[in-house]
Amino acid sequence: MEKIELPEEYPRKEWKIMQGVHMTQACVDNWENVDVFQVRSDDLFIASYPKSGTTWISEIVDMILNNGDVEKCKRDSIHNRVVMLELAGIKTMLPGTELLSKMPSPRLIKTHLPIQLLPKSFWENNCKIVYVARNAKDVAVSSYYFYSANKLHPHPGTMQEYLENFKAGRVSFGSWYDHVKGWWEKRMDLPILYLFYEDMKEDLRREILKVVGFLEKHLDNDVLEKIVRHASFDVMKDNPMTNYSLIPSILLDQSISPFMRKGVSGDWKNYFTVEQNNKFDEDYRKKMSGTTLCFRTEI
Ligand code: PPS
Repeated sequence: MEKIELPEEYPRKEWKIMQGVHMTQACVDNWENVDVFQVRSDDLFIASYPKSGTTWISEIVDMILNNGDVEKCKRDSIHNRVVMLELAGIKTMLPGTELLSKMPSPRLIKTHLPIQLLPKSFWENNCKIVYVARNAKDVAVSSYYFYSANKLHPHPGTMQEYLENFKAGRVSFGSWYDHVKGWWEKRMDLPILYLFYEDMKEDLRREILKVVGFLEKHLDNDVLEKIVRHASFDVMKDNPMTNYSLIPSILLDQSISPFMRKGVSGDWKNYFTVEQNNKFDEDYRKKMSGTTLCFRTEI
């Protein structure tokens, strides 16, 4: 088979290990600034393990804060409205820490960091966090396709290879199991609204109302309905400000897999073999024993 040469600017660099957590080099390059990043008490963090519905909840939060004004939410691409703290190493983009330091309060900050890697000042400011989690099987499939298209990541290999790496935490931002459990445990001590992708799929209006309450906002019913419509998969897939089409294809090749891929729960059934599923379940039971955290793998 002919070897496809990758553009030089974004070769698929090898993992860096940060305190035992696998990270892409792009998220480690600027670590000294991430570590000392100055969190403000009125920052709102949107935290998640990758591919759990971060962009979806980000758009919803921005819509709530702008009282459902669609045009205002089209002022910029989602990655500029909700800046990813740890992202750096992209030639056409300033590092997240630099963009955020220039941004007026209140800032919306995206992060995929596991709880133990948050900047030191995070612990001195009691800022609110919306955490969104998604079941491991759908995250595995969604991330497999995303890393096939995203040149910042090592190539995921075959689905079989990727599933083994996923279970072992040898994937971007480390172990899904540790990530979701780490944030779940912290919801007792920190102002965290812990949401589930599957609940959002089941009843988006209900979940948006949880966010509205958490942010201590009030929305008229027609505004709420507008947000529900605007945040639907089909509308977000067509919206250049949310579908990542403004990211150059040299970096994210959406002809390999679109960012807004399918947006469903239970898609893993189309990819896991019976054997892969049995092994995944067996491993899952061990890793998730002793937690009260429960996921639905379909709705
Ligand atoms: S990232 O790159 O980690 O920030 O990705 P993230 O935004 O967390 O997750 C991407 C997946 O979320 C799906 N998505 C949605 N699903 C339903 N409705 C809406 N509106 C929506 N917006 C994004 C997106 O399609 C990715 O999931 P998959 O399963 O790959 O389709």
